[in-house]
Amino acid sequence: MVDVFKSGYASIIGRPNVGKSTLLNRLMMQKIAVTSRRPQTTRNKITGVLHLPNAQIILVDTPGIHQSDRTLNEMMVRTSISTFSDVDLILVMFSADAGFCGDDEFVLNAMRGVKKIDLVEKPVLLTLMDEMNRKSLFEEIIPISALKRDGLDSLKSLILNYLPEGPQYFPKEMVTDCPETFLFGEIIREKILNLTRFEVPHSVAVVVEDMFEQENGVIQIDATVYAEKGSQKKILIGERGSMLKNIGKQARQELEKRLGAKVFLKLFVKVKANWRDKSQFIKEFGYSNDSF
Ligand SMILES: Nc1nc2c(ncn2[C@@H]2O[C@H](COP(=O)(O)OP(=O)(O)O)[C@@H](O)[C@H]2O)c(=O)[nH]1
Ligand SMILES: [Mg+2]
Repeated sequence: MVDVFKSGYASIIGRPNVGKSTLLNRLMMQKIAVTSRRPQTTRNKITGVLHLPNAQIILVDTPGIHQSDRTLNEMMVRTSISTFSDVDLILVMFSADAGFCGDDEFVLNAMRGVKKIDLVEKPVLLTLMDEMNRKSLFEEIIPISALKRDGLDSLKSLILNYLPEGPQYFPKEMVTDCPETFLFGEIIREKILNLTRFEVPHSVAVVVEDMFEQENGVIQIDATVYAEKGSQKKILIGERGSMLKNIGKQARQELEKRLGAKVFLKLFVKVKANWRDKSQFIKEFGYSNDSF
């Protein structure tokens, strides 16, 4: 038998917070997209290239599909929906513990379901799968737990079944097409998502302005944290700079692990009033569809 090489794109779609980015990271066996307990963590397409012996699966993580009037959110949803026509396969995620909700209905013109199953008892799960089956929208339905790694191998083989014969789109060493500086900005933003509350996490954008190696081998990264209001800037800096110091420390530790080098992280906080409603800033901060 002649070995065929299969390749193609599979986008991961679903409402906010169902675990799309967690699934991408677990399938890739490394962190590519940042994740958090908060909805709308992912703001643009994040690609992960999974290299297998006879195949290449290009996974596309997307922002959660939801309803909102804000320019940034509308952009995010457009980004997700735009993948529908670009990919070979759409993986639609539902959360087993939450059942269907309004945003799930919004997403339901896609083809495949995967679920967050470790939070529910089996009978509940079976009922849910039955319900999906009756909707007859999907080619396959597969229960998974990204956190526990349950069902991920089956999911991978299932994806492979549906991928066409194709070329190796990306070189072996390439795991994502996102620029490194963007990923580093995301790591800093993730720490902010975890350390701040209320409207602050959503109002923040992070831009890596500069990255270079100092003569002593230390990598210097200069990044700006944008907020929408002076009050948010105050929270991000914290009392005598304590919050910014904490954000910087957590981000630096992760960046050092990733780069295998000492990192000097310089963070600045600036205000750009209502940037989430201004396409110019959304683009500038790298959240626009055609930013890469
Ligand atoms: N119990 C459970 N929680 C999960 C699972 N996958 C993701 N989560 C959690 O759900 C939250 C949202 O995950 P995230 O990947 O950021 O969701 P996204 O917005 O769809 O990308 C995070 O707190 C994850 O730890 C899972 O398989 N089981
Ligand atoms: Mg996400």
